[in-house]
Amino acid sequence: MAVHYRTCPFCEATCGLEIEIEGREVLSVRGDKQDVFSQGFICPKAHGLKQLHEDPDRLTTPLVRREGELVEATWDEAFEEIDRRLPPLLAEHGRNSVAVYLGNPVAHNMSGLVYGPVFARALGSRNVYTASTVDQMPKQVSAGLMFGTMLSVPIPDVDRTDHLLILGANPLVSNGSLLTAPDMRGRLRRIRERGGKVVVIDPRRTRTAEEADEHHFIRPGTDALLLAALACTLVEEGLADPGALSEHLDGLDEVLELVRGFPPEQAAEACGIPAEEIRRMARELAAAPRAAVYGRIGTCTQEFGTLASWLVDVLNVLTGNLDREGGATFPRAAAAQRNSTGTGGSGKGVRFGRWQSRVRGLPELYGELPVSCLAEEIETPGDDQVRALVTVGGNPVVSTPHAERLERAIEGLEFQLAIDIYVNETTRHADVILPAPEPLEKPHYDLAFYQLSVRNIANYSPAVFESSAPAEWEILLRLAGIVAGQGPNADLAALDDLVITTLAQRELADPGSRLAGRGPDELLEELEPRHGPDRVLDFMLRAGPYDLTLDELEQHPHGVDLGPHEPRLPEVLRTPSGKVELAPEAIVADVERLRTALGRNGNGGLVLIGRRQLRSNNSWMHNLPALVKGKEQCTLHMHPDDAARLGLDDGGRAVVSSAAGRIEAPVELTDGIMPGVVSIPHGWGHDAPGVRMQVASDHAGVNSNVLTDGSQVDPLSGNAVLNGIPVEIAPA
Ligand SMILES: Nc1nc2c(c(=O)[nH]1)N[C@H]1C(S)=C(S)[C@@H](COP(=O)(O)OP(=O)(O)OC[C@H]3O[C@@H](n4cnc5c(=O)[nH]c(N)nc54)[C@H](O)[C@@H]3O)O[C@H]1N2
Ligand SMILES: Nc1nc2c(c(=O)[nH]1)N[C@H]1C(S)=C(S)[C@@H](COP(=O)(O)OP(=O)(O)OC[C@H]3O[C@@H](n4cnc5c(=O)[nH]c(N)nc54)[C@H](O)[C@@H]3O)O[C@H]1N2
Ligand code: SF4
Ligand SMILES: [Mo]
Repeated sequence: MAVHYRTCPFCEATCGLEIEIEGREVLSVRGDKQDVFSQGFICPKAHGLKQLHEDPDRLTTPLVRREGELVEATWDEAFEEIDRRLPPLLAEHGRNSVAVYLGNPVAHNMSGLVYGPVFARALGSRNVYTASTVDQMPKQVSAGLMFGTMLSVPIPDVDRTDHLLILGANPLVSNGSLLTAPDMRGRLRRIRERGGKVVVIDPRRTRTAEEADEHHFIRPGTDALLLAALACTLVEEGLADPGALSEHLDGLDEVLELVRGFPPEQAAEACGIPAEEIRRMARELAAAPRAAVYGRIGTCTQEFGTLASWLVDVLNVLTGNLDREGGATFPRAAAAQRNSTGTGGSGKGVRFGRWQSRVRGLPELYGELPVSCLAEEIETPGDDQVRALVTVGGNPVVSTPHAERLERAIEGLEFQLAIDIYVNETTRHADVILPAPEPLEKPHYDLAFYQLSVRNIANYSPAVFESSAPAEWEILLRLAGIVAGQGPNADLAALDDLVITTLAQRELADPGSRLAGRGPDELLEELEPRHGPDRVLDFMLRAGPYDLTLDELEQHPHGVDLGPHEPRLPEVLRTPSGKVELAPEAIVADVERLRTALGRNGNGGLVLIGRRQLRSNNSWMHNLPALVKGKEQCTLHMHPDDAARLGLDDGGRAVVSSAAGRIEAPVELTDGIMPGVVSIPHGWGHDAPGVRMQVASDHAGVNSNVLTDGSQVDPLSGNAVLNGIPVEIAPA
């Protein structure tokens, strides 16, 4: 028997696991009590690692479509098939004719994070899509404009704050997002134990709300109004006081003036929260010695997503809490963080709209286009029409809006390729599926999530099992070779050398780099004999702010604690002005649109929102028996008053229809949801023909994104509106 310590790759919390194995058998998965960050905490999904390892439906052999059927093939056959199909399309129809979609697991995976973009650059298509535009893109837009890089996201300093205002997040279930912090229940309890206060704003009384001092239902999609009204109160009542922050701010007067247009008395009805309560919340926020406002997916996946994301940080500034201990602070990650490397204090800032989506004209953001545009880009004839799709760790047919339309569009593609671990709702249409290794077969380091972590942590896990199959980065490089015209057997070592050389050259070109003045050859020699993601990570650690090396991390299997956040202004900034841009032009221009929402009152119609569930992970962990056993999870939550009015009973079935589609779901009555709001979790609907996930098909549920509408986006970020969807409901 052997014991391995590794970071759980399933969500943003980065918990440490202790895994016992015997040969290739996983005996047990437990929390690693010695982990410097999670100290033994895990959630039920951790055990999924064992079941995923054992899952007979998990792909280990490439599949190629022959005479209509997906059949097993060798790796060489699969790459030859790709080489036969993809380059001719590119030659005839141009680079943009092939679209890429990178899904959520890519962000939890060094191979995907580093080599996914390498493949996308080799492809050279403008049609790059990711799960970010059904998720956090609004926050990345507001953070980029305010602070200068897309991941300069202020993180609520939950371990030291006295007052936490949470909007549209349920970290007790999701385990935190844009807030890497294992055991949020413990962390929230400790706020209250030290006399602090936790307030939750959510159309549902969530587990997080139950753990809080105060919870307010809010009408979906109106967080920006509430936040503006809170800011307005601070201004009107003379409580807006950025204090020492002032010298780092640009646009303060403009913001003070803008938010004055949103008095609580005018916002109250639209939000469904009384004006007096809004004023009290604002006063308490201002009075708390240390406070933080935190908004997550509920505030992003709505029509005012970017405004809400911006206003969260405006409030953190107006209360003097940005960059202050116990407020909203900036992590300093050990690797890959653009605001911790190079020259600090100012920079190029961000630029959007370098190209537009062909059909709808939505702007490019950080090199990608909104995934809500994908269906129309496939369907609409013309130059640059999308004719082929490559998905990497993504299931857009379930995860993105107007699912039925996207599925029809995908059926019409000339070629579809997936790197995935299952034949699911999306990959069942593929012509070739290349299996990714399971998590235990790859090394792990959270390049993305340590940039969003409540403490500065670095933790590297080597692979637990060897694998004879190619690693995901090797698959991606081989594909890069194919789309670069080098055929199916490109020299992977040469391509990989190019990756690290390019990275080193870019780093050394920055006079502010910690490695400036060193020779590239000498640096690369120090990294030997590593290759692939490990070599990239080792390089990034050396270029990072702690002078770490991968050797050192390997000596610390329980992680390295690099301490709590420290004040980082102005060094953290990469804006051209060297200031926090409180009133970016694009955002200011969108405020007028928010004003028109002040007069809304819902008109008594029903709206749909989503919800996450503890034993689920978006669309892909439903084939693991331990996670789906018990009561059906994919139900329609509804308030008893609404149900009575519509003649629906608990356990009965309802037909839910929207402008985009129609589904049927079992009703679950609960007074934990705001009247007028119903909720169905996303990620279900596994009973489509051709899906090869036996357990998931037996617990199929329905795909809630049949109801969401791709035409509804937050205009600044192109992010899909997934909450607050008008629906009609009737007994089935
Ligand atoms: N167990 C589990 N954990 C997960 C995932 C999972 O599927 N399952 N997914 C992972 C991923 S990819 C992400 S991005 C994170 C997300 O992490 P969170 O943002 O914490 O996600 P949710 O639990 O969906 O919480 C969102 C909350 O917003 C509420 N809400 C909906 N509409 C509105 C609105 O208009 N205003 C307000 N104020 N609230 C609203 C919902 O009721 C819900 O409680 O979770 C991650 N962790
Ligand atoms: N209505 C509604 N829709 C939503 C949301 C919502 O709140 N409401 N949330 C949105 C959010 S936040 C997100 S992040 C998206 C997620 O959207 P997606 O990323 O498209 O969906 P996932 O379900 O995460 O799909 C992950 C895929 O990756 C595969 N996979 C798992 N591990 C690996 C691996 O290591 N390598 C590879 N190559 N593949 C792997 C799985 O089999 C699965 O096919 O969904 C979004 N959709
Ligand atoms: S909370 Fe997230 S990281 Fe921690 S064990 Fe659960 S799934 Fe893994
Ligand atoms: Mo997400």
